[in-house]
Amino acid sequence: MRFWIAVLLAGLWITPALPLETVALAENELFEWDNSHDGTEFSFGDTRMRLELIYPEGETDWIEGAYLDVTDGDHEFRLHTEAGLSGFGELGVFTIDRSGGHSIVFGAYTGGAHCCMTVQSVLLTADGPVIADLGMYDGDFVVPEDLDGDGLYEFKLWDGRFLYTFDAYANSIPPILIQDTEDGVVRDVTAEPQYYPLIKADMQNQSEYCGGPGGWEASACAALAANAARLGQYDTQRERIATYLETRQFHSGWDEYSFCEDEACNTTLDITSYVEALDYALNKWGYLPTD
Ligand SMILES: [Ca+2]
Repeated sequence: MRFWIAVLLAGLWITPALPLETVALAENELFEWDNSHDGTEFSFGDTRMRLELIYPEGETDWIEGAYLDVTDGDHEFRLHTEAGLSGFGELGVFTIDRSGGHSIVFGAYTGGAHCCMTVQSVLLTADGPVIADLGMYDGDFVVPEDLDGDGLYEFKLWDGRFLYTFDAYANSIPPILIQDTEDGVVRDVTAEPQYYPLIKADMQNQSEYCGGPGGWEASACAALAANAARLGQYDTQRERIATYLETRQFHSGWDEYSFCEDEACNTTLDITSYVEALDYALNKWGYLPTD
């Protein structure tokens, strides 16, 4: 009896404050974190990750950013993502890279009226991490998917360069954008033949608002033409749109289309002709072959 009391007391004595539970991440599954995961440890094989949320002074509800401290065998590094007016984000380990290696996908929601998940994809290599910023994507969670069934995952996104360009944000319909990484560097792989069915499905939606039952919307026509360019069918759509614009106007749209000439967008190129703006955008953004 005395022995068991001693064991019990010893047990009480050595019981420390319980650390937060370590969350084991499953391969190719996204974990959606929130404020309650501040300080949480995550694991994937030998890789350990610790999430630390950054709050503005006096705030506890929303965060202005998050750190992820990563220990990966021989390497230790810290990832940072900005956030704002939000308290959630995402974390996962995916086979996105064409090398077949594992990438940490880390992002936080930026908050705002209609915005965005900021996402990084970080390839873990024997030489250390290769960090790729995917940028901000409209919507909440960016979930990598294996779109072509080859066992490697891709990001199915929308080309945000089309937002605001051909119409106001609310009327903007961006075309599909598919990205993966190669040796940790982001690639736009949308035009690869295995994704043609996804491009065609996207065009179905846009057709409705580019001469279909939904009328003629400047932004839908731009996205439709961009998708057509991926399939080598730009000229057909361009001619169809130009013919319509000879006698009519789009249902809504800007009077002119502006393109940033520098990173800070201090100077813009403003084009009044829609078709010229479309040519310019699709060339500038790599939708049309360079010759
Ligand atoms: Ca795939």
